[in-house]
Amino acid sequence: MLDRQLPVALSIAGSDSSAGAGIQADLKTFTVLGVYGLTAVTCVVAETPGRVARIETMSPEIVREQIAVVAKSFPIRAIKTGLLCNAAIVRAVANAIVDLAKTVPVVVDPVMIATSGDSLLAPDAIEAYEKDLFPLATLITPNLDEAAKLLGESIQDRQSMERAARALSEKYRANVLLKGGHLSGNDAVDLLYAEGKIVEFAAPFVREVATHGTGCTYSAAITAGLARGDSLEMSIKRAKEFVTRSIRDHLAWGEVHALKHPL
Ligand code: PXL
Repeated sequence: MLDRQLPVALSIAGSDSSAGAGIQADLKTFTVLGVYGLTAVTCVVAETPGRVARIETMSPEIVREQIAVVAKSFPIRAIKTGLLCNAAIVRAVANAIVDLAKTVPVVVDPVMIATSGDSLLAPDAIEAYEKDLFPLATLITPNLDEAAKLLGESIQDRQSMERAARALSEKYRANVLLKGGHLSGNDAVDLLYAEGKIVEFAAPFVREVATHGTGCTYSAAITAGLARGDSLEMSIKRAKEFVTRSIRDHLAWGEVHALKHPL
């Protein structure tokens, strides 16, 4: 019989027409992990994994209203933010979730650049993140490029990764999961800095797969774990396994290259 009491999570993110990243990745991930996903769309991105053709942003008012209406009607257990495009949307999101964030975990994936290298975030949005959204975050999940941008210094090895995770956590007073990608050898190593200590999450780096949307899938899977009531560490551990499995079991469509999602 169907379980009619699925935990509910809200994704606030952009739409990716190639459906490997963004709100589509979040919804697929929530569904596979047994969580009902709600969405607030921040922008529509016309893209394939290799190229962003055009982005149209929603107004801050419609972003705010999408959140307000679902927050009134559904028992939201966790929130995830992805691509927020500009400062006005970051502020609108922060205002819309400020009450919920008092009781519900908030995962902030500070998406700045697409896998293709295209910039996705207006430069003025970083200040809005720092002032309005990071203070509401349970967990911030930057990759190395995003962390370097937030700190104003580059990260080249395991030691500087540890320093950066700690510095970001202290700067923003939030738990930070710094995603190391292929930085160190044969493993994809991520570092969580939480409650004064570092916890490492490692998995074999899957080579020769052109991925797109792994960051979105990872943070969505963490959010799903939190929505189900798992601890932060358990949510990250399971999410890391899920993403690694998804990359390993990737789909491939000739010229668009391999996509990481198994659905
Ligand atoms: O992977 C980052 C990302 C997030 N959100 C949306 C995107 C992308 C990358 O292209 O399109 C909507």
